[in-house]
Amino acid sequence: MAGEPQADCLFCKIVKGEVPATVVHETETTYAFRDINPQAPTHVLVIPKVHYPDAATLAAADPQAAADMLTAAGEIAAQEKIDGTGFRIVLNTGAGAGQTVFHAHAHVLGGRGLQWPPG
Ligand code: DGP
Repeated sequence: MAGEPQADCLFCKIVKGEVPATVVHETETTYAFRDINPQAPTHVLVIPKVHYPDAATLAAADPQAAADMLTAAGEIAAQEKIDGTGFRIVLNTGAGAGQTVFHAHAHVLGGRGLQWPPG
């Protein structure tokens, strides 16, 4: 069923504790942990606990869960003390945009100067 955990999904396994992760933030609907391959001094992934393949699909199916993911991203930025200098929330959507894990997630990046365009 839409939104249900998927047995073959890496991030569903992290939510269930079946794959270890460095968890930095959790709410009733979201889970956040450090990226295994950080691209900035702070690089946290925030995900909905429900399973949808990307952020746009999540927002269409469950707008509250998508909003919760963005709210959590802001709370994480404050917790990591990158909110004052500026931070970036990235939603890679589709393989052509660099998405490699097909469970909706937001990257929260900060702690260094961030260039635009990102490339
Ligand atoms: P994306 O390319 O937007 O789909 O981002 C997926 C991110 O997930 C990527 O930056 C690396 C990260 N990642 C992949 N496998 C693991 C893992 O097992 N643990 C953690 N913490 N992060 C992972």
